[in-house]
Amino acid sequence: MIKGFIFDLDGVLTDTAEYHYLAWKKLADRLGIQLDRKMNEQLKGISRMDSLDRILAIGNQMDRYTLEEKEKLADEKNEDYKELILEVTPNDLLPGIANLLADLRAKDIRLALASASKNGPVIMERLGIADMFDTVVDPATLAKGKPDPEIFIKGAQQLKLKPIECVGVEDAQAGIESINAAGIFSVGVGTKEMMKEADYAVTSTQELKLEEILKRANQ
Ligand code: B16
Ligand code: MG
Repeated sequence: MIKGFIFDLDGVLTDTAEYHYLAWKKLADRLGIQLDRKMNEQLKGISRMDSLDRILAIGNQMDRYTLEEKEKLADEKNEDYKELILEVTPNDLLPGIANLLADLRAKDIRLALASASKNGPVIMERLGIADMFDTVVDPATLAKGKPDPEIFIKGAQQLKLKPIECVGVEDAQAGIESINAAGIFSVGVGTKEMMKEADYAVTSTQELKLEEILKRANQ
């Protein structure tokens, strides 16, 4: 019996990938590294420091900076990103999400956030959905990021539920891997090819219908 839903943020509840891109692009330009939107796709769901490492690798600058300098670079990007997300409003919820969250709350299904983003709580406030969630996994407490199952296992624990009582929703392949390894029913949003490991997949958030998900997850 499903009693909880654990959501990824970027790409599921809202789409802040463009803001991440603009902030990384500004830093990359300053460092003389070419970054385009296609490369940005590879940064989805990846932690801030791992994203920086990938960008430095693109520019062959992996060994140029100490850890302390890299932390400064990541902070610089984050300050720009924080400016950009001030523009987020409830209108930035992805299609169908407001209805899905309302349906979940109406059924007393508990909600958790399992995002790699340390800015998750601020974005949830800006989207006007923070109060609907029971708990947020703090990504700073994790030993390993997605695809490791830790973040979704913690999400279930914080909801005081067993993995089999939960559904996880993700848009990244690494996220689906993480949900599956946690023993949680996985719902994927994306192309058939990208979401082939998901227990149930849809191509857009608009198609996320609670009755349909529960029918499949409760089987
Ligand atoms: P921050 P998710 C991820 O969010 C983003 O997809 C990824 O691009 C970003 O680098 C990561 O959060 C960390 O974000 O710099 O704000 O801590 O998809 O796991 O919700
Ligand atoms: Mg995501």
